[in-house]
Amino acid sequence: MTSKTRYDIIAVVTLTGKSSQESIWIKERARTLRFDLCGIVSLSPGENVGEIFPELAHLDDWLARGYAGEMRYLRDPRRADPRSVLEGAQSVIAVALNYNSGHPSSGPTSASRTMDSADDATSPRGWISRYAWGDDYHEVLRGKLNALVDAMREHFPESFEARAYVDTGPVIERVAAKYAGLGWLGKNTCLIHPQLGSWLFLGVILTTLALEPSLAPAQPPPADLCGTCTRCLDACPTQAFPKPYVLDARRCISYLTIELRESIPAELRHGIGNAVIGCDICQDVCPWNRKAPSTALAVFQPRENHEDGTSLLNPDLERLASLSQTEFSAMFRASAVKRAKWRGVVRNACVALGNSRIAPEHPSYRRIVPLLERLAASGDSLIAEHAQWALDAVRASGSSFVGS
Ligand code: B12
Ligand code: SF4
Ligand code: SF4
Repeated sequence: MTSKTRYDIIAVVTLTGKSSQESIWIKERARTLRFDLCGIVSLSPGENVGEIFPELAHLDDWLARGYAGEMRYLRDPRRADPRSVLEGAQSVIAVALNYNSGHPSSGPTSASRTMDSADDATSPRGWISRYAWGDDYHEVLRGKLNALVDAMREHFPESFEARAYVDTGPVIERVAAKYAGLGWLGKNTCLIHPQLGSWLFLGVILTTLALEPSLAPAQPPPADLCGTCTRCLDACPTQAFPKPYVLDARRCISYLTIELRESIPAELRHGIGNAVIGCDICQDVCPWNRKAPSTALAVFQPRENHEDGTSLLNPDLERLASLSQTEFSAMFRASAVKRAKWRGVVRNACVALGNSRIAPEHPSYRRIVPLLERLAASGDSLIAEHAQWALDAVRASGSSFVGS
């Protein structure tokens, strides 16, 4: 995407007018830091939180249904009101950064992904989500947000508090971004911008500065353009949406492959297909991503290691399942994949190998079966159990592996 396009898009969320000079200045700085979108929400002290962020009214119900699974940090009561995170907070600055590196999508279903991705006859391939192909987005966005806060400290004469968060704070960033005017929350729960789509990382700055909001008091947030579409809901291979706009995280492949530290429920393993880290399916099928522009940022391009031929785009599953802890640390230095940890990635690679439908006559079968047998004998009970499951699945399938 050209810088001109980015500039125009920032202008869309900019309120003009004399009193909004400080907000305009912040959005301009965000643009020079190469954020694609920036908007501001006002947190009036006397206002009911439900009036500022209506979606938060569903939070208790969402938690009570158990949809958060083992993500205990989502129960932090401060998530119910950003004003409880920073005393005297009066504004939220929300930013978005495009991470669409312009490479192909993961395909419509897990089953076909498994088949189609076997374009390399030597070994079955896995899938790492687009968000984790390049450098760790937490670091990339945090660096830019801290630079924005530093610039604000130089620019504004008064003293103020500011806290920048990317994921890690007790703030629901998508809801803040919606009311900062950055987009709507789709049926897949992602923030979608009509021109940029949903391949957007979000970040927020909570501040005690009273800033002009991007939406005027009676102005509604960006319209929901999902219409009658249900592509994301229909395509989810693990049926993780109990209803539109609501995700049961316990069934989401992203949760199962990254957040869950324990055994992956057996009934969900087939749906995981060849996913090793996260899942992109409900965004791949979204019509609003068809024309999503690509990012020019090199940090989000898929990592390639030319020495050993490994790539994070369609990675070799045998390689991932065979990684030692030391190799894992080297391969995923400064990468978001680190969050899943070594045993999580080996566990996930076993499940993906189990789903690979590799045929006994395929050349890699003679390597994969002994690899899984070795892992099934591992002293790590989590890895051993998933490797045994994969071994049983590989032996049982004995059918077609496209690419053989
Ligand atoms: C926990 C978490 C997850 C969990 C849970 C996801 C979820 N939907 O909550 C898991 C691990 C599954 C996950 C997956 C992914 N995540 Co995530 N995740 C987060 C995190 C850290 C917190 C989100 C949160 O608070 N969830 C709690 C629940 C309560 O929120 P919710 O789903 O929005 O629930 C609301 C609705 O259900 C609504 N609601 C309930 N009932 C009803 C009824 C109606 C009628 C309506 C309208 C609404 C409604 O109210 C609820 C409360 O507000 C945020 C960062 C942050 N701090 O915000 C990133 C974040 C949301 N994730 C992000 C990304 C990129 C992903 C993945 C794409 C990664 C991947 N490729 O695997 C997937 C996408 C899956 C999906 N479809 O959402 C981005 C999203 C960017 C965007 N454009 O939207 C964020 C913002 C990270 C970032 N800093 O960029 N993630
Ligand atoms: S990320 Fe994948 S598993 Fe999770 S809700 Fe979307 S399609 Fe379903
Ligand atoms: S796939 Fe359709 S329903 Fe789902 S988020 Fe995109 S437009 Fe909305």
